[in-house]
Amino acid sequence: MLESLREGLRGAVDKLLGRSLVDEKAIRDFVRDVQRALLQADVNVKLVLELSKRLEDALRNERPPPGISMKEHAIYVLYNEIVKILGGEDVKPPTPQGGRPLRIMLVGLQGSGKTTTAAKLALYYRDRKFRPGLVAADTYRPGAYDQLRQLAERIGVPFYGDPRERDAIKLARDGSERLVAEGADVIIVDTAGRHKNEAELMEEMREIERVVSPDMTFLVVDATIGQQAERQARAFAETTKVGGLIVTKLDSSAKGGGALTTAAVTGAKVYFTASGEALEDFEEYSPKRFAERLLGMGDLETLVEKFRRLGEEDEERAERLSRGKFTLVDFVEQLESLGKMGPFSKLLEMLPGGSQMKLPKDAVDGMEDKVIKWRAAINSMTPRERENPEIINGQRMRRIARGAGLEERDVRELLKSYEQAKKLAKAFRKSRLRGLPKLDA
Ligand SMILES: Nc1nc2c(ncn2[C@@H]2O[C@H](COP(=O)(O)OP(=O)(O)OP(=O)(O)O)[C@@H](O)[C@H]2O)c(=O)[nH]1
Ligand SMILES: [Mg+2]
Repeated sequence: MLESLREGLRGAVDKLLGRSLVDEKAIRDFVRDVQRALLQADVNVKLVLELSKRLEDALRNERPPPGISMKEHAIYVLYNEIVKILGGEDVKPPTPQGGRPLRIMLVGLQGSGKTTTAAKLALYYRDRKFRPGLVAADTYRPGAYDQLRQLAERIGVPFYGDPRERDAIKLARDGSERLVAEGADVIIVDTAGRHKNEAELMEEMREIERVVSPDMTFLVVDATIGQQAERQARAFAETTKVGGLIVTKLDSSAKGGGALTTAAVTGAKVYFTASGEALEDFEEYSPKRFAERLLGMGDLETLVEKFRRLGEEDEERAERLSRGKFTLVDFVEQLESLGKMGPFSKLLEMLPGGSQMKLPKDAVDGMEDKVIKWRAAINSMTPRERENPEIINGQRMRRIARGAGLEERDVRELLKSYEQAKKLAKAFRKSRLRGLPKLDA
């Protein structure tokens, strides 16, 4: 999925994080690196320039919220801007309303992936307990009928087509009516992508749209054409009521940025993306999720929010931590306060670098239970033991365990985890001098 764009953006972010401070030069380089990555992904130059300007403005003039570093702020601003050019708010795919069947028509140039997408869409709706049906209304492409019929059989959804019928408009009308009569509630009409010439293709699309009166006409665009998608979108939008885009072949293109940002230029939102020939390689499109994946940081928005809260609640402890003091009690308290913010696995994913962090599954599972035990163990320690856990020998361990109603190995595990965390905290402190905590360092 747009590996090179991802690498480009990650590169820009990593470079920024590696800086000792965010000065003029850091901002300039950051903006330039981002620009380069976007242009290479074939994002419209005008969009890139607008984005750079807003990024630069924000970095120069906006003050990060309390508890958020300049670097975190920069990444957050970048994230927001990327979300914006990728389409902004998520859109909800259409569903049948008020007991009426939903009619979908797919249009797009030859080879863009309409027929494959028709089957993927059918699967999408079937998985959501609707009753989709497929209509083959492409009379131009040899084998179009067989292609869709086979796909329909493979996923087991009703299909309408007639290889001898030459009239695509009749096929579209009869097919939708028949499938509705048979109980389908999502009708998906596959159309031709080529014709004698483009004018005739467009004329046919207009006619099919008239007889089917689709609730949604999806334009299927191939990501490899990059920002040419914009021109196609405009051409089809002149003839049909293009309600949304489906971008295919994201797997085989470095130019996907161009197709995905078409929405920002034409106003037609991307609803789905496909990234492979297999029918499962299809998903609802979310600009936010996509931006998060590009920046490789899990749930960034929540991260920022949580950093803010953490900053307020734990300033004192964070301060101690930053001085390199990290006691056993700090350790358990920190785990407790993290536990309040949600499941550990989720939280770790949100930390920068956390998504790449290879955590053994059982290190994360059952963490909440452990923290409760560890709190009990700490309560059963003497103040001296709490301050200097290294004095805890076998005999003390037995006493602590007994006092807390635990097994000895629980106490041993606590001490071991604390030692590991202390090491991490040290690494954290060091990398913090450079930027965000690099837990994987
Ligand atoms: N890699 C990749 N290939 C895809 C994807 N979607 C479709 N294809 C392939 O692209 C080719 C064309 O797909 P079709 O679904 O036949 O395209 P079409 O728009 O119906 O083409 P026409 O009927 O000729 O207009 C096929 O070989 C598909 O397997 C995708 O997301 N990724
Ligand atoms: Mg086709």
